[in-house]
Amino acid sequence: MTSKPSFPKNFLWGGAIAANQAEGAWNIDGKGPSVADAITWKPNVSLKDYSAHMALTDENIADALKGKNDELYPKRRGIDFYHRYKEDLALFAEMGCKVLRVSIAWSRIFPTGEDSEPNEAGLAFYHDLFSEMRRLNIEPLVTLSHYEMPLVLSEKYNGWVHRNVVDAFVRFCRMCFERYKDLVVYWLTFNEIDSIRRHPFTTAGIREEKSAEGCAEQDIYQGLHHQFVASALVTRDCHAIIPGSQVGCMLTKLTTYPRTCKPEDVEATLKKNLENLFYADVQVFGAYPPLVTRDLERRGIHIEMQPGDAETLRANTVDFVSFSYYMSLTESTQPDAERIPGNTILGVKNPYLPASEWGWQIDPVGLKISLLELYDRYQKPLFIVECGLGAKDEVVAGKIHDDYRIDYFRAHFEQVKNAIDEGVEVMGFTTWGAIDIISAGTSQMSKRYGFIYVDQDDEGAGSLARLRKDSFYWYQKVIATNGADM
Ligand code: BGP
Repeated sequence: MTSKPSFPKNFLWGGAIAANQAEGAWNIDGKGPSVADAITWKPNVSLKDYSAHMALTDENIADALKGKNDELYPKRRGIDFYHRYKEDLALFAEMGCKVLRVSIAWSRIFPTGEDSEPNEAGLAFYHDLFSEMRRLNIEPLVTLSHYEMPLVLSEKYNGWVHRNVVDAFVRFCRMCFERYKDLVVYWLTFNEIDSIRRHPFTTAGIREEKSAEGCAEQDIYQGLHHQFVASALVTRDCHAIIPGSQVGCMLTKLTTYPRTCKPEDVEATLKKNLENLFYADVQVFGAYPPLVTRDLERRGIHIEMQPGDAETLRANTVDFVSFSYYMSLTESTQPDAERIPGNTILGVKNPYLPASEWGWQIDPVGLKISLLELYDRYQKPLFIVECGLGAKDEVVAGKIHDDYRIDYFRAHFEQVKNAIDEGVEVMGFTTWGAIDIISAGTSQMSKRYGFIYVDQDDEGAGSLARLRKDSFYWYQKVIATNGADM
């Protein structure tokens, strides 16, 4: 009799947030401005004009460097998690969360990135945060770099392009390992390390207009190499400082399908998938894939590597592979294929899939495909550390009936269970934005992901009160029954 698919008894159910999208307190208690604080501050630009809003100018960088405060933009405030974290952790504990993914804002620890001494108030905040999580039996899963590079550092070196940033990051991470070694076991180095290609400034502080001779690609791959080396050195140090620690890489998993069986579509799709996997390959296999090395040669991109880099990468690979999954993509070489407007990564419309209000194509089977593909390729434990539905939730008589979010997660959890039943080792699942936070891609508050509603609108107005959505009680039941009752 075949066994009924089920989740392992130690499956880590939980949620995920990031400092720059939740904490607020962007310039208090000694914190320096980060790149995230600069991209969202635009004088007199409504948040409704997201394209302009996300633009970067010398003016808003100068204001952020001056620590100029501005209550207009919620991204600078997040949802005030910095002051309300005990209330929010209590809600996560009430849901039964076994793990919570958070990030440490680098510029809260070293305000300029190269300070002679760390900011003790910043170190104390995260010590209190992780201690409170432990008190509530919530396992911390900590991201060391989630778009929070000190702005001073990015301006001084053009982000990760300069090798000095490797040393600054390793120093920051060693400080975190030393201070939190009794509290944190699970660590992620770079959030979506591949997004340096899509958002060079947000993720790596690289200002393309400052790139040498405008060859941004050269700088992006040089910056990416420095991140790979930094990730390996940090993995080494974490294992040395915290025996038994588990370090993961983190990939934006962009499962891509060919729109037709036309061989050209299949080849184009294969190249998209191989390019996506490359970013995890280096951190799992400890070396650049030969096809990538050849591709960089053909494109005239020469990465400066220091003696010992290859050995560093090879000797310090990650313990598990984590990834974000929101949607699948469809690729086509045909000019008539309807490309999805807006965000460039969305590809062409898949006629078989529904989409969210932001055009993200909803594909639970795509999550199972990703799990099978990643496990077969890497044969390391997998952790889904971001997945969720951004939607315009409405409060009606104090309630939020988000059945669409329950349906989304039920379908995705079912596919995880099926993948586990087929042999994939999955450590856990932290839903993105388990509490409503600021969107990274649009700076909107109205793109809500949470099981917990936060009373704040796109312009930053609101009481910041927290409300349990219908999905809060549903997820509570799923966790309590370890996925048996969905
Ligand atoms: C990922 C980021 C997260 C989160 C997520 C959702 O790329 O790692 O920080 O923002 O995207 O995207 P958005 O917030 O734009 O809806």
